[in-house]
Amino acid sequence: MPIDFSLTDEQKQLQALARRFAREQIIPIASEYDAKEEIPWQIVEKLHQVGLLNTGIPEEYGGLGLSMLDEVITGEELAFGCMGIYTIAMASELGITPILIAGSDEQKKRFFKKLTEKPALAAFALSEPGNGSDAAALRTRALREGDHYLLNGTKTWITNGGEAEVIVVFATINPEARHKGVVAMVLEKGTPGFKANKLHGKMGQRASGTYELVFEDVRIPAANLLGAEGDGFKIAMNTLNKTRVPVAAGSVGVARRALEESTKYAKEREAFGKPVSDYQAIQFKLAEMFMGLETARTYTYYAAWLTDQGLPQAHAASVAKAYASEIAFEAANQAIQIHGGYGYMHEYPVEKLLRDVKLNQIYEGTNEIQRLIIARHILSS
Ligand code: COS
Repeated sequence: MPIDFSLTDEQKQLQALARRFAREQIIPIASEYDAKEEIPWQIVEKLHQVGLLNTGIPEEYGGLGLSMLDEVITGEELAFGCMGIYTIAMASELGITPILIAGSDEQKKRFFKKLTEKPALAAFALSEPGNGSDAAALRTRALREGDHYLLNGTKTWITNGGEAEVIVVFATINPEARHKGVVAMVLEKGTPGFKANKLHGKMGQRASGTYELVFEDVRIPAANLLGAEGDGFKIAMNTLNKTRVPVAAGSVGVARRALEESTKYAKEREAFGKPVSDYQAIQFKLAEMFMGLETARTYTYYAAWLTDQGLPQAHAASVAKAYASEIAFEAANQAIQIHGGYGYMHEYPVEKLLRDVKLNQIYEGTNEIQRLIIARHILSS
């Protein structure tokens, strides 16, 4: 299959739709929701309305069945508007993916219906207070009792955890067995014994909701188990292999915003009698930002292409995720520098870019974990 990144007419329309959505719906409210640390639910409703929410659900289950490349194209646009708001949609795709990978036909019908018939979110609950990077060291316990599991434990840093209709929870049936004891199961909203506590005081991405989830004797039907007992760890890994690509796309969106804001400002702002864009010190910064942006976008498209072809792509997803989040962080940092004192103020949009994109270096596996995955790939080939 030749590599061809030219966009189809449908993809160009999708891109234009997401670009317009970001400019008209997201940018005008982004800083308000950042300041309030609140989720703009009206945006979730509008995303659902225009077809930019839960896009990975196949058509046969009432969704749009968009490809990874489609998601990357729209993700860049939404994150250009606000990375925190894009995270709400991105984390919902993260919650859908384990069901796509390991759910039975009956489970897909049952859970995807909840996510397509109205504006609704999914979530993915893997991290715990005592373990994030070491994903096999789970402490949340699932105990089989007849036709259900009894779930006890605590999860943390769970995006959409308080809003989600369905949450894929990873737990252990035997901690000594490490990854071989992990199970993945779907928790439905309103199940007794489950509490979601919103975490406050985030540095960035404050328009997305991050939660601690507490399970106290939560009864989950055995019919909600994804795959077999012991499959959970592989389901989580195979999910993250895919969903790290949209994190890269979000970073590309932030890097593009940093470059656009900087270019505009540099042409307007004068120093020593001429626009600062006339100075090589500024031009070099813009050129560096452009180099990072273009290479990150191209590689992200490549990782998405591998994913859509069903080719091995875990290493490429890690490269894209780590690289794009790092060039985006640097682009945001340089955007503040170009804006000088104004860049340090909330009134201008660039300081938020830096606060928001810092998280892209941490969630869905820290960039150190991405390097570990890349190194394992090199050493095993
Ligand atoms: N894709 C598919 N399978 C994978 C995999 C991947 N990326 N990584 C590991 N596996 C498989 C291994 O092949 C192995 O399978 P076998 O039992 O058949 O041999 C099994 O999973 C266990 O692998 P391993 O021993 O390498 O696991 P480790 O405990 O060393 O952990 C890392 C592997 C560090 C890669 C994993 O814990 C990880 O990704 N951590 C980050 C978690 C994360 O991203 N958290 C964010 C949560 S969402 S915000």
